[in-house]
Amino acid sequence: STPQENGVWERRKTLPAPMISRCDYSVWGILKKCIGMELSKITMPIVFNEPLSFLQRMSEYMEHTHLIHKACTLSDSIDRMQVVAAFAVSSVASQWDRTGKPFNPLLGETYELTREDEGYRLISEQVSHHPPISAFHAQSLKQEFEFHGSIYPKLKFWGKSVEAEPKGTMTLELLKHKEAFTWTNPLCCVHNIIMGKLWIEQYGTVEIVNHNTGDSKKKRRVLYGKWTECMYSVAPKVYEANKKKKTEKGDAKKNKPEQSAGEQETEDMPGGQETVSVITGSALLWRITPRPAHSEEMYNFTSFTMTLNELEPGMERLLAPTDCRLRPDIRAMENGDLDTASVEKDRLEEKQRAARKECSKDEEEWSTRWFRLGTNPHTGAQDWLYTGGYFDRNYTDCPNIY
Ligand code: CLR
Repeated sequence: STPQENGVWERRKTLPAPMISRCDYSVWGILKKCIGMELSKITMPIVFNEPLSFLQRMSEYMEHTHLIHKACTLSDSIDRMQVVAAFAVSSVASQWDRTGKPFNPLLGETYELTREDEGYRLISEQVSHHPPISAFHAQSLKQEFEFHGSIYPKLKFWGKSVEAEPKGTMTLELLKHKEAFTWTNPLCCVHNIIMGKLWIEQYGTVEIVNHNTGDSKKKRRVLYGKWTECMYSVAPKVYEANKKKKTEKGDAKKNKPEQSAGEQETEDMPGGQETVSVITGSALLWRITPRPAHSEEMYNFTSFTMTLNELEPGMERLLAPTDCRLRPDIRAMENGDLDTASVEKDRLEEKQRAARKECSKDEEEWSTRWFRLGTNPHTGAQDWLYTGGYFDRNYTDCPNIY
């Protein structure tokens, strides 16, 4: 089914079908009934979805893994720290303009992402249903790094917007440097849910801690840029001097243009076309890969995202039966068949409810398969840790969730 060039299989560059327009639906009409609800409890018409599970969307943190490889090659710990910071920012860059709702993972659902060309593999599992918690663990194929964490997306409705707080710690270990970094992801806000164009903002403080050097509060470098675009590093002195120069210039032309009457009363997206002004002497840490031309008809996916739900030749035989590539509802939506997608989604959710009832009748507790609740050795806090063994590919005791 996949195009082959010179007999060599290539990853797909697009989805099998374009997305169906959401113009005929009002988000607010549905969301106003959901105020205060848990993400996993919100049911919206499938047209607001994107054909991915939340486990796959979380795997997008890996799009710029080359930055981790880069960090591994650097001998100075400050140099490593700034590339790690660029990685942390780049890991949410694919969220820009992505206003589709991913499918809620079923309890026990898994997603594996093996990228030999990029030198890593990842396994994730839905470890809790209420609250919804997704855990992931990525490792380099050459024992250079481990990157793991869990996300509980805590939603808040603020009237005109929805705010998602991704609760959970990210841990990145650079094995050869015996170095561990941790951080939590920024908040994510979806604006204009009542009227206007939906848009996504990420904000808040992301504090990256190097647990080995316990680096002091001394300002070593200034990093600047945009999460949707690029990130630069510059010496603090150069940065300060540049800021001073700028404010002096700026004071001269302070008059802002007046707002024109009759302007749409929705929250505006900040500077659509504006780009980062680069300070002389800066080093580029990261620049985003442009989205493909057809991205808009494809849920605003990046090229990396387009490939996440692809069934590679021969993969069906290898995958765990719980892998979300095997979810019939997501597959149907990807193929543009919304009716089947909707029927299948209801069936899977009903099956999950029935299984839970059966479980509680026998007074059984759900047990996770690939992760267990333990203590993160770097933070000392409770965390979901990978128990190993997924890639031994013995899936005999995996639950039947589809
Ligand atoms: C953003 C990156 C974070 C982890 C994370 C948590 C919650 C996610 C959010 C990400 C992206 C946007 C998101 C949100 C939950 C609901 C929301 C998927 C992945 C969607 C866009 C809400 C759609 C509802 C309508 C208004 C259509 O590190």
